[in-house]
Amino acid sequence: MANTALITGILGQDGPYLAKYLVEKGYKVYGLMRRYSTPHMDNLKFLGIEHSVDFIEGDLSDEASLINIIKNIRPNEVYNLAAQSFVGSSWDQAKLTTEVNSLGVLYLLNSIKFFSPTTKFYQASTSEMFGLSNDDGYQDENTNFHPRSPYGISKVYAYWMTVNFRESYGLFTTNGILFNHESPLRGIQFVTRKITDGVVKIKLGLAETLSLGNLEAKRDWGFAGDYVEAMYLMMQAEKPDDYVIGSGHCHSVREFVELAFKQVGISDWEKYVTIDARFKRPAEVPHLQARANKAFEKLGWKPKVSFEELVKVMVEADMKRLQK
Ligand code: NAP
Ligand code: G4F
Repeated sequence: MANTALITGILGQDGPYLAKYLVEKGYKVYGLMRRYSTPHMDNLKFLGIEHSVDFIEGDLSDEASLINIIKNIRPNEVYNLAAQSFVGSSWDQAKLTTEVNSLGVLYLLNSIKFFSPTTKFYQASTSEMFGLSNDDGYQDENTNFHPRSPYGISKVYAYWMTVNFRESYGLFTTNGILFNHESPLRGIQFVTRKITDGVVKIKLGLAETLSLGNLEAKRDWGFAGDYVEAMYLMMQAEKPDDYVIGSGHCHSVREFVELAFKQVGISDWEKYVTIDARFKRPAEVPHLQARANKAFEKLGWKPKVSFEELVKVMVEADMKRLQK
């Protein structure tokens, strides 16, 4: 019988990449989605897999819906990718962020514990948990957490609950502590996609300026398609564990902007970019850079797409879309 996987967050960025990856490996994939008046399938359609997923309606903040789903499907693997994932909104919607990102994970873990204890569980943890904390400029599995946003804090709760269910009940639960990963499917609010979309609009004469916040923040950016492979590998490991996933290279928002403009042949980019305080955060995470040696060694995982290739792919995808 085929392996079965439930992916929460199926309509976001990572959900479609992971679904495609698992379908190609022969999995039967269920996708949890919230109820919509008009469902948005664009990301699944972009990868051509909208017909390969069985959709199930549910919500991470509704425990009963999750219990029913786990009880009925009893999947081999659950990948919990659903979240209020935008750091910027988490100050204004801290309660919602906590209900979905923290309590939602507790509900899923309890559903597994009571109704399908052999199900393996992957939690989408994040480098935002490190926040201000680093060791010699890098973050790895031994770095302390010092989150800087309600989002980061909500994910710390989920991280420890995932560890605790492993230690208390012997469940196969694993945290992937992923650093920023991007793609043409990235939500338009996140800085990389906002930049590539804005740059292409300026090039095509559809916009005059691009408004951004802190250009000096540094991130370890990789390609989402590479990172979903790491999720799968963690779930196939002999023992459940927690892994940092990132490229080890870091760049500033300024460098991303400069490269994206260069990609469309604009070198005097400064004249198009304005700084707007609305896009600055009450507390910033200045520098994230992964030391992912554990994943390299134990999982045999390596990122394939470089920073330069990532910017190119995202600019090209926005160019194609906007030229239509
Ligand atoms: P994303 O594009 O924002 O997708 C998140 C998904 O969660 C969306 O499909 C959203 O549904 C769904 N969702 C939100 N609230 C929900 C709820 N109450 N019930 C059910 N579903 C809900 O995020 P992503 O970039 O794919 O990231 C996937 C996961 O990895 C997230 O948990 C994120 O926090 C984490 N993470 C991401 C990164 C990164 O750089 N991308 C790095 C580290 C960790 P709708 O489509 O209905 O809005
Ligand atoms: O693209 P961002 O909004 O991503 P952020 O905050 O790093 O969070 C993303 O990565 C996390 C992993 O580390 C995930 F857990 C999380 O779910 C999400 O996927 O912002 C990146 C940086 C920040 O320092 C921000 O202050 O870009 C800076 N920035 C500068 N101008 C901006 C802007 N960010 C946004 N969104 N919009 C701006 O105009």
